[in-house]
Amino acid sequence: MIESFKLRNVEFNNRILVASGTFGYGDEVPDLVDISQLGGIMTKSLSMKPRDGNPNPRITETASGMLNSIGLANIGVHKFISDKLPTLKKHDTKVIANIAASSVEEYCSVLELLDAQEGVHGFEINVSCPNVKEGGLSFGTDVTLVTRITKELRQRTNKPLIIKLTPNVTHISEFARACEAEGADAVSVINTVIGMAVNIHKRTPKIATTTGGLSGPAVKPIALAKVYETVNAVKIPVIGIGGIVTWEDAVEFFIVGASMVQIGTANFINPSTGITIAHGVKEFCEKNGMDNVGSLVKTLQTNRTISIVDSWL
Ligand code: RRO
Repeated sequence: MIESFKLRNVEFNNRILVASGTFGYGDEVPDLVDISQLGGIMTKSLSMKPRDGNPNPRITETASGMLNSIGLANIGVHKFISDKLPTLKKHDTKVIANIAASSVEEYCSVLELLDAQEGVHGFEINVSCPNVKEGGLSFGTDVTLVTRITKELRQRTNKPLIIKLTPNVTHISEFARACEAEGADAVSVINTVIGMAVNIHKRTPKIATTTGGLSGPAVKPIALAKVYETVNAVKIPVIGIGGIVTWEDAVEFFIVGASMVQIGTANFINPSTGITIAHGVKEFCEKNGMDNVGSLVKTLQTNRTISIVDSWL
C-alpha cells in the first residue's frame, strides 16, 4: 500500500498535511501526537518581523465552524529559524514554511532566508489571509500580483512552491492557472471564507475586526466545489483544505481531485485528527482493492452537464 506522494523533489510520507495556523510551529501539540505519521506540517504564516496580530476577541465559534481574525500574529522568520526549526527538524515529516508578507520584496526576502535552511522542505505562499490590510486578500484577489509573486519566488527556490489561494473570488481557476504558468508546483485550495457573527445583546460584531475567516465543516462544500473547479483547470496538484474532520471527508476531496489534503480547524478539537485520517484513508483504499491512495484521486463520476463550474472552465 503506497501512501507517499512526491511534489517536485520532495517525498512526503503520506498525503495528509496539517494546515497553517492550526498546528503552530509543531511544538505546541502534546507529546502523544506522533508528528512523523503526518505527511507534513504547514507552519503558521511567517513574516519578516514578528507581529502581534489583531486585537481581541479574534476567534468565535459558529455553527459547524469558527471565525478567526488572528491578523497574522507570528514570531517572525528569524525567531522561527533560531527557536523552532531545530525541534521541528527532529521529526520524520516534511516542514513546509507558510509565508505571508505585505510586499513582493518581503515575500522574496523571507523565502530566501528559509530556502537556506535544510530543515525547510518547501513553501506555501499565503496570498489569501482575509484579516490583514496590507497583503492578504488585496494580493490574493489580484491575478496580476499573484502572477508576479509566483514568478519572483520561483526564481529563488528549487524547493516545492505551493500557492495558497482564497475562495473569496469568482473564479479561483483563473488564479490557479496563473500560478501554474509561473512554475508553482501546487496550489492549496482553500483559505478561509470571509464571514461575520453578531452579539445581539450588545449589537456588536463577535470579533474585533467585524469580519473574519470562516473555517470548519461549514465550509467543506465550498472547498469541494473550489477544488473541483481548480483540478479541472490545471495539471499541477491541488491540495484540498476546508472542513475536513473525518477520513470520509478526506476521501471526498481525493475523489474530487485533490492530490493531498490539509487538516485545519479539526486540530483545535483533536491535534491527532490528521493521523486518524491517514489511517482511515489507508484502510478504505485497502478494503476497496486499491494499492495506492493515488488511485482515488480525480475519480468523480459525473455527467458534467449540470455544473455551473464547468461553464467557467
Ligand atoms: O492570521 C490570520 O488571521 C489568518 C491567516 Br494569516 C490566514 O491565512 N487565514 C486566516 O483565516 N487567518
